[in-house]
Amino acid sequence: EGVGPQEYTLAKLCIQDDSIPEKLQKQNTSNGVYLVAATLRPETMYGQTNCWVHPDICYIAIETKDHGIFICTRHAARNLCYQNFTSEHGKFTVLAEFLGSELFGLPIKAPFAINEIIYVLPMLTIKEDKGTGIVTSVPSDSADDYAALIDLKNKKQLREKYSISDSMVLPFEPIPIIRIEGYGDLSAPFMYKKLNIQSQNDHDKLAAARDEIYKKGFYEGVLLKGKYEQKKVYDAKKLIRDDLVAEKLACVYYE
Ligand code: A2H
Repeated sequence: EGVGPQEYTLAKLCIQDDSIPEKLQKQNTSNGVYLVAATLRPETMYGQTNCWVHPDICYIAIETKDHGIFICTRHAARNLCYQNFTSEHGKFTVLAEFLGSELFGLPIKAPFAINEIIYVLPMLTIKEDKGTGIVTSVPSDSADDYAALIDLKNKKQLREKYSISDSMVLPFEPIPIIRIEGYGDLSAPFMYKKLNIQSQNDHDKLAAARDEIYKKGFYEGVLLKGKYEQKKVYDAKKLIRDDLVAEKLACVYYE
């Protein structure tokens, strides 16, 4: 990592109105309740297939000034309140607490996603002290996401352990959204096979896949979907971020 703060795009993954958790039903939810996912790849939002949370991480809900209710880790809430997301600088109020496992199966509307509804599912490699502790899943372009999705698809006992129904997992496939010469239209599945990755815990191979896809995707990737179809990721990335922010579907966050 370089010096200075890292910029993330916080994608606002909106919980469907009829599925707002019981613990928040006494709150004013008229501006929406969002799982906020920190991403470095706003240009991949077309390909979201699900949202990841860690079963044992504690998440909190906080009221933001003008973005509705955010669900994220306490770590992220502390940063957000110093970045003018809350009404009082440096302060936030906890509206509710959730264990990640309480959020599994929630139906979500995700910004710019081709899938109309996606579901909250478990990822066991999420770190509590990075981003918001919530990750949006783009298995076409993230080998970590692809490996975690394949784990859930292939391991019935893993779905059963976390009470995930088949219909939240099995119909979802990686969507071709970025073409990279030599990697095809699904760079993460390509690298998963090339490196013979075994699971979401295959740490070293996943790190290698992450580096390679990130560099190649940024400099050589061409978008296959959306307003900037046929443009290079290199040229469109910031434009897509700005469109998301302008439509209030995302915010910019630093840590
Ligand atoms: B990225 P960096 Cl398509 N724990 O978004 C584990 N991973 C986390 C996380 C956490 N607490 N918070 C964010 N992330 C993931 C998209 C994506 C991402 C693609 C390809 C690569 C990629 C869709 N998932 O990241 O350590 C998020 O996944 C490759 C690095 O701050 C976020 O961007 O550099 C990225 O890791 C942030 O990682």
